[in-house]
Amino acid sequence: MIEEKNGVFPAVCPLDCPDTCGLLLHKEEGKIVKVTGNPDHPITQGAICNKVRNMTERIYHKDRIRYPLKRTGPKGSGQFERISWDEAVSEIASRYRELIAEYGSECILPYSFYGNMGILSVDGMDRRFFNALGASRLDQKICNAAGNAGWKYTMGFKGGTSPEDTEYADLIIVWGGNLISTNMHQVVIAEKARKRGAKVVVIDVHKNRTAQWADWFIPLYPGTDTALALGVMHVLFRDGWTDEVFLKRYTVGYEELREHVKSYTPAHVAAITGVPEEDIEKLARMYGEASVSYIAIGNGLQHHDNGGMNVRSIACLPALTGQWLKQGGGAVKTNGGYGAMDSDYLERPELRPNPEARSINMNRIGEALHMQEQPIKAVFVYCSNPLVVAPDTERVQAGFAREDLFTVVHDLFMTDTAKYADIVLPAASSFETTDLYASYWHHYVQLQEPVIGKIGEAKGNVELFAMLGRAMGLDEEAFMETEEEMIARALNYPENPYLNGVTLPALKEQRFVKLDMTPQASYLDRLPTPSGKIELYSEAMKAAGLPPLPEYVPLQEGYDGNHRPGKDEPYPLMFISPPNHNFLNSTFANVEKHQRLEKEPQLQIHPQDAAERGIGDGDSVVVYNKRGKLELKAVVTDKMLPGTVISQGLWWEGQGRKQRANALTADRLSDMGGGATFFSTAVQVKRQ
Ligand SMILES: Nc1nc2c(c(=O)[nH]1)N[C@H]1C(S)=C(S)[C@@H](COP(=O)(O)OP(=O)(O)OC[C@H]3O[C@@H](n4cnc5c(=O)[nH]c(N)nc54)[C@H](O)[C@@H]3O)O[C@H]1N2
Ligand SMILES: Nc1nc2c(c(=O)[nH]1)N[C@H]1C(S)=C(S)[C@@H](COP(=O)(O)OP(=O)(O)OC[C@H]3O[C@@H](n4cnc5c(=O)[nH]c(N)nc54)[C@H](O)[C@@H]3O)O[C@H]1N2
Ligand code: SF4
Ligand SMILES: [Mo]
Repeated sequence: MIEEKNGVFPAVCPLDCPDTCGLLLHKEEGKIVKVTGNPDHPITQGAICNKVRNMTERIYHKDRIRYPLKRTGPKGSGQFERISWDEAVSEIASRYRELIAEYGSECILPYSFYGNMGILSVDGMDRRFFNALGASRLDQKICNAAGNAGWKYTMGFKGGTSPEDTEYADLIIVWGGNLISTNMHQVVIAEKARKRGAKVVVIDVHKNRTAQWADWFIPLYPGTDTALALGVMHVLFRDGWTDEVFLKRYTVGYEELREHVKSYTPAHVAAITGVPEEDIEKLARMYGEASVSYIAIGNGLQHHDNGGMNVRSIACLPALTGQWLKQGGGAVKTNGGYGAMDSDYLERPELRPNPEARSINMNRIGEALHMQEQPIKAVFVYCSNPLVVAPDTERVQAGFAREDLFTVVHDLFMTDTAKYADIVLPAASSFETTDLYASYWHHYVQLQEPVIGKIGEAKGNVELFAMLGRAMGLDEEAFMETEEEMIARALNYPENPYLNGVTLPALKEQRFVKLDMTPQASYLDRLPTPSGKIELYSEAMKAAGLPPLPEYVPLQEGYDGNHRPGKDEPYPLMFISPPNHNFLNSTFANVEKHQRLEKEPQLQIHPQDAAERGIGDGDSVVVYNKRGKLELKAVVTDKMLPGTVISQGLWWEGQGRKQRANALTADRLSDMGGGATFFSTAVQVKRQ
């Protein structure tokens, strides 16, 4: 495909988005001139988002890093000079050898996430390299760790309802998600359900795009979702909406739960959540009466101190009304478990000379870079931009500014993080490499083969880490395999029956290969929970020091003793910083086209909170707390309850302004799973 100058070529969207769209790349004179959706993709069916329709702006951006660079100015200054790949590799190899000799291999820390979802790129050759090196491990908990833990305690398996079946639901609840921006094809399917008469309810802390589209928007105070779910359960049990046959056969703990939720009366729950009593009754009645109900559980409600419990509590609801036996009924937190591949083969943990190596939670990178004992002396960042996406930016930045820290960043752009690197390496885009893509929402696996040549001297992750592995003399064989060999072997994994029939030849021939969903039919009969059933009461949670039944625990900042946003606190407003429509996390935040679409970083503030502070629409405001500050433009709106302020989008530092949302967020970990708590952030706001 690279050699052909003109034509239309299949591709996969590499971004960290559940939809994993099939794309078509239109080439003229060897250049991609247009990106469209592939109409043949069974789920995404040719529709793609605006971000990726404008992907060429990013691929061919003038600021793409084209050559390896070495720092010449102070850290953070962005001053670099061009060096050759040979120089870059020998510098990295020799610094690593010196550091390992003096401090041991665990002084090296990889820092990566899913800037490219290619399995070989981020869960493959890279892991082999850091395993063989004996580096510290990174506990990748920045995204959905709390929610996954809560889901797992309840359901056991990382999978739920099949997306295409949700068309048959007559009630769809989007709970803490902004699907129009973050999972647009679920909206397309929900729209089909709606045409058949389904109702869509959005439960969120602000009237996001999805709430504006929904039939009913229920605003609530941040981090109070467990209370709302318990209120719904109270009414379901009280009014006899529960499916007792299902509860008996497929769950444990329903009698304990029935007793437990008695105290969560609508009046009590209304006081906690800010949702009026009659709305709690109405929501429960809708849920009880629905013949097929589906809950899309978003990521938003689990980026909280109590985020694991929020998901755990919501995960109990479908069992109460027996939804798991209905086509299209149930819920999804993630469907990532269905497509699990042979990770031992891909990552080769047995290459590790130190199986007991420590693990560092990526949410605590700021703290980790300040550790005195067993200090981290080198960080290798790829597929992530921690100076923008990790909590408590000031601390993270101070860590990366350490003169004695040897930092390598592999990226397509000079990100805020790359500016702190000693060596910056040019990354190829996914359209320049071969990789394998599975979705964490739908059931189709796809293959990407290179469509254009590499820009400048860029290298893909697989090529880079294989080269580094060989340069460091680690394990010849593990670093010699080709991409296609790795793909073929990773798919050959009988332990996961859903992978049956997904092979490299099938991918080449069909482009989209569906997982074999046959085992899903007997899903409920062998759930991988300790009891084998849905755990409404969880002994495992109890053993872990968590409440065994769903229980509301208030957030740690900004709330008073009555579980209400605390007016008298120094930081009385809850600051929520969810993704925006036109960026993908911090990706695209440097692309002018995408910036223009988002206009500028804004703070949405309720008229009551604005009036109390003398803030008018369009005023410049400072949002601050003890960790940092942010300068934004105020938008006065009643899209949320008083006490909540919203700033969407992970903007980079720029134009002399302080714009990074994570300057305000804490690196506290969630109640379970070691997840991030981005949205449990209390702030004060004043006019500039
Ligand atoms: N356009 C776009 N798409 C994306 C991304 C992006 O950055 N931009 N990011 C991708 C990634 S990595 C992820 S993880 C997903 C995330 O996408 P979603 O699952 O949609 O999650 P978020 O957008 O983080 O948050 C969704 C909503 O949660 C709300 N929220 C915050 N706190 C609470 C709460 O306490 N209770 C309730 N009920 N709601 C709350 C926020 O207001 C927000 O509207 O999207 C992916 N897709
Ligand atoms: N305040 C706040 N903070 C958040 C969130 C939030 O909602 N609010 N969301 C959180 C969530 S859910 C997530 S998932 C994280 C996301 O955090 P990250 O995964 O760090 O996401 P990005 O900011 O998109 O950074 C990805 C980087 O990878 C680079 N990249 C892309 N492809 C490749 C490649 O093939 N090779 C290499 N080496 N680099 C590549 C991109 O250019 C980009 O700089 O952010 C978290 N942070
Ligand atoms: S970001 Fe999501 S919706 Fe947009 S093209 Fe990629 S997979 Fe599709
Ligand atoms: Mo995420």
